[in-house]
Amino acid sequence: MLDVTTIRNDFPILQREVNGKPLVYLDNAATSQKPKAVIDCIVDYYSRYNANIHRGVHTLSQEATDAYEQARETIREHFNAEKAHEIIFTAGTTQGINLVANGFSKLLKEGDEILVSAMEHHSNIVPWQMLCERTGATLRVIPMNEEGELILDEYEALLSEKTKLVFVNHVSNALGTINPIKEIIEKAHALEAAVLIDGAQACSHIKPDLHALDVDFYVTSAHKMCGPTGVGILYMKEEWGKKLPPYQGGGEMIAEVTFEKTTYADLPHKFEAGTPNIAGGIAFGAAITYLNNIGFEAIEEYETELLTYATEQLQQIEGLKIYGTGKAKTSVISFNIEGIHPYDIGTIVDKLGIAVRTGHHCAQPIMDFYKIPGTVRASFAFYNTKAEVDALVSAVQRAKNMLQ
Ligand code: 7TS
Repeated sequence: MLDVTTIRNDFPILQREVNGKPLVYLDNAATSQKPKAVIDCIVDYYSRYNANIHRGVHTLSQEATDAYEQARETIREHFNAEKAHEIIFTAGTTQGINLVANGFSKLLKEGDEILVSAMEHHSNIVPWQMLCERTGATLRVIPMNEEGELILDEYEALLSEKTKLVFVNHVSNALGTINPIKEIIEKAHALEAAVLIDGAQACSHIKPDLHALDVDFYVTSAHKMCGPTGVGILYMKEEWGKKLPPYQGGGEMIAEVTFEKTTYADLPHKFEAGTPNIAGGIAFGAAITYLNNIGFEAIEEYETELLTYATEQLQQIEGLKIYGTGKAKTSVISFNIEGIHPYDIGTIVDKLGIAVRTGHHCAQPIMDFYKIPGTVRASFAFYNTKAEVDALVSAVQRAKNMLQ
C-alpha cells in the first residue's frame, strides 16, 4: 500500500497555504505537482552540467548528452517501446499530435477518411481539421453514450477501407473515461488504418505497454506525470518514423546540408530540430523513475479508492450531477449543481484553498453533447487524501448554500 504521508513530504508545494487555508490541489488533470526529486534534477542540471547536447566534444556536453539519452532510455523502458529511437522528444502532447498531422499531409487525398472520437481534447481535433483542409480528407466522429463511453458498434460501422487514421484519447480529460484502446487499435489495423493514441490523461494513472498495444503513435506530456512543462514524447513505430517527413527544419535534424540538397538525420533526430528542452527531458526521466518507485499498481489501487469515496460523498449533495459515469474511469470527477454556474462554484471553493478546474476543459464537443456550458472538475492524484475529498465536499456544499 501507498504511504501518502511520506509521499506528500516529497512535494514542497503541498505544504503551502492558499487564502489562509491549507492548499487542496485537485486540478491534477490540468497539471500535476512536482516532487523534490524532479525539482532537484533540474537544479542539478543547470548547476553542474548545463551544455548543449549531441554536438560538443567537451566534458559538459558529453555529460548532458548522456543524461538526455539515458532519460530517453528510461522512457522507452517505461512505455515498453522496442527501440529508443522510436521515442521522439517533443514540447508536449499538442506538438506530438501536430507533428503526426503534418506528416500525413502528403499521405492523404480526397475521399480518404480519418476518425476522431466524440470525447477529445481540442488538441486532438483541431490539427486533424487543419489536415483535412490541406488534403480534402473527411473527418468522421465516433459517437459516445450518456455515460460518456464510446459506442464501439458505431465505431465498427464507421471503419472502412477509406479509413486511413484513427485518433482517440486513452483517457478523457473531461470525463475520466478509460477507452478500450486495445480493441480500437485491433479493429483499425484489421482495415490497415493507423492509430494515434493521446495519452495525456492516462499516463499519470496507467502504465501503457506500447509493444503489447501495437499502436502506431502514442503521445503524452511530462507535466501531467510529475515532470516539467514544455516537454513530452511522441512514440512512433520505426516504420512510420521512416515514412513521415520531418516536421521542422533546422540544426540537429540533418545528415548533410548544401544549398542544392539536404539529407536528413536518422531517427529520432530527424524529428528533433533545434536545441531541445534538455533539462526538461532529463527531469521527465526522473519523474518516471519517481512514479515507478511508488509503483503504478499501488497508484491505481489508491486512486480508485479515492475516486469511489469522492463519488459517493459528492453524490450526497442534492442536485449534483456527475458527467462521465462509465465503468472504466480514472480519478476525475466532472460535475454540476442544478441552477449554479460551474465558475461560481470554482471561485468559492478557491477561497477555501481548494483548486479545481471549471469550464469546458478544452473539450467543447463534450459540453455540447450534454448541453451544458461547462463543469466543475476535481481530478485526484496519488498524493491526495480522503481528508481532502471531505474538504472538497464540504466546500461545494457551502458554495451551494451560498448560491441557491
Ligand atoms: N490531450 C488531452 C487528453 C489533454 O487532457 C490535454 C491537456 C492535452 C491533450 C494537451 O496537452 P498539452 O500538455 O500539450 O497542453 N489537458 C488539460 C486539461 O484537461 N486541463 O488543462 C490542460
